[in-house]
Amino acid sequence: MTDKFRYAYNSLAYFGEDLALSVDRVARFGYDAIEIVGEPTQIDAKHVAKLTQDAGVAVSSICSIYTPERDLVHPDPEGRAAAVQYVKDLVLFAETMSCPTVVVHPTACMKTRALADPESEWKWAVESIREAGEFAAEHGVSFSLEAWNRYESYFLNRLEQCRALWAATELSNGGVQGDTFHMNIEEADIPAAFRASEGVLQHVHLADSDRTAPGGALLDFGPIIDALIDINYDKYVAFELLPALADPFAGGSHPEFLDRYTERALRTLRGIEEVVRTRRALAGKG
Ligand code: LER
Ligand code: MN
Repeated sequence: MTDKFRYAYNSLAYFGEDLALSVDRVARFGYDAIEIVGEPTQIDAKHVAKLTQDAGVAVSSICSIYTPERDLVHPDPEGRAAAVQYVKDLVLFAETMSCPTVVVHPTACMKTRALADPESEWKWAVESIREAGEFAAEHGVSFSLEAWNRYESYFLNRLEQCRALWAATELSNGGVQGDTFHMNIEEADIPAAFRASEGVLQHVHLADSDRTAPGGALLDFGPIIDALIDINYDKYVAFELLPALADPFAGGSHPEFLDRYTERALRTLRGIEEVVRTRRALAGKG
């Protein structure tokens, strides 16, 4: 049972800037933690560990970047081995920053067609995630298996599929992850999908329907927060905001614009959380 959620901001939207600036921005707006982009050869984990410690924020999670060379279900065994090695590298990267969670998705982002039959891919997904996950357990790190929308991946689109794959790995260090941007496209009922993940929800990404800060577009975050409280969710809630102008893969960042969203996301969600918790208290719900 938690009093209040711990909020993190995914530094993906700032990717490429000096991380001292990113950590300072997140700390300045009052976040509990920062999510770090999973590029261990480009980001110095020891340096980030010091920056975050000095700023009084934690590292919540690693936002893994699954390029075609990091495909855990690649038909070529060497391709799969390279992907498993990438995830193991992320485990050590996370451990250095005392970060509890590495985001896992079985295949490459923007791969929308399978390269092998579904049975083989499922088996490879289980094997690859299990191998990396057993390594993660030895290092005190957990995995969150994230569902992505159909335009970014054909493999896991809904939380029920993540739960099935997670169960098949037989791992106990972690669980599944919902991202409200993807869920808005793929789930019939976002709060219900979170409720059905009670006990196995490891991480949450929040963004509005257009991937901007919550409160500016179509999603209703009150019922989502209510569902997370119902299932006693006590891990990080991380904003993963990629407004079109700020997409680091489409032309770079826009610091002022991002600053504005960084501030607004937390202010909006804390406000919604307070209203939901007050309503629950008045209704006699814990
Ligand atoms: C991909 O769209 C996504 O949601 C990220 O969390 C990537 O790890
Ligand atoms: Mn996400």
